[in-house]
Amino acid sequence: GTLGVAVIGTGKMGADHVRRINEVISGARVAAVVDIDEARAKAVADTADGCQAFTDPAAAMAAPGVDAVLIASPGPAHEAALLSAFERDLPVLCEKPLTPDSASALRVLEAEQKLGHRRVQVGFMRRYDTEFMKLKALLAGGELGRPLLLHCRHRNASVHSYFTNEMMITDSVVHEMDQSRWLLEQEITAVTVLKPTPSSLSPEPLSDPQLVVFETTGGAIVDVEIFATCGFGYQVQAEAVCERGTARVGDAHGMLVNRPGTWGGEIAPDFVARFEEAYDREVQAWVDATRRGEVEGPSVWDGYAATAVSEAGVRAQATGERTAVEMIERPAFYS
Ligand code: ISE
Repeated sequence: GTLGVAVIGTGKMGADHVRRINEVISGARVAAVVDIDEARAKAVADTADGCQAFTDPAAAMAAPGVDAVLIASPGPAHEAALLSAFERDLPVLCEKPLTPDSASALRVLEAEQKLGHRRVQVGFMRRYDTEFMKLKALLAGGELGRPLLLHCRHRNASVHSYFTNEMMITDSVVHEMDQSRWLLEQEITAVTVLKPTPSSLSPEPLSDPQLVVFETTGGAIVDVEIFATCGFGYQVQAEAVCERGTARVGDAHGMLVNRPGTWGGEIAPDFVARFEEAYDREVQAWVDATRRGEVEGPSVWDGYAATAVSEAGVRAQATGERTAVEMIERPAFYS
């Protein structure tokens, strides 16, 4: 039957997922929403028929009609919500990052293994973006040979006032950490962070932009420009430089217009717009797999690995030094 979903967190992403489940995808309905701000939870619940509002995630998970959980609260709240979902053995789609640091990610990894089966898909939505899917298929096909370098750009027009330097790594560059592991099929072994003189337009306390470099087990190098407050729009681009060619995605040439003296296209304002279809595909894939009794997509292992890399990134950012990634061996459970 229709999957009843409890959506935890009704901020920008949570509210967008509520709309998506109710209006865009098939096979699911929002049965409950949770927010620490009760008025906000009620306002979002009012947009869906028969949807109840809660302030406590565990109470929502116990509510009648709830079969699955979508966690879209801030990263520090994920661990508690995941462990509550495991207590009820509920399927979960957990927004990235899995958790903010590797100790908490490891606790989640151990708790899922204790359940004895995978229950979680982690919300790395770029894996569901058509351009990134094409790049993945091209690299996996081997026609271009071995990837040598991956050049990435990650620009946000602006960020919330509570956004910190650490979040540039744990919330933003964590996407490139997952994307690199997925595209290259290698682990990241070390991270270095370089900071140019900050833009005079960047808000305190951000040192914006920053350049983050990863080294990988196969000897590839990844460079990531993270520019959290570029002002002009949202851009995510990646170019793989391989032995026999290069491939680049993210120019988002939906339409190119020539006008007197100009040539060009539009820039999405934010990630909700840029990755709209990827989010649709991601949530539909989660609902479909869940209804078949299966779990697909980025796993808790992927979430843990990205978190271990981002922890090294936060240290590299603070010290200015190349920092080795510390990670456990991949458990057989996730192979
Ligand atoms: C945000 O949390 C996201 O996940 C976006 O994809 C990313 O571009 C942004 O920088 C993050 O703050």
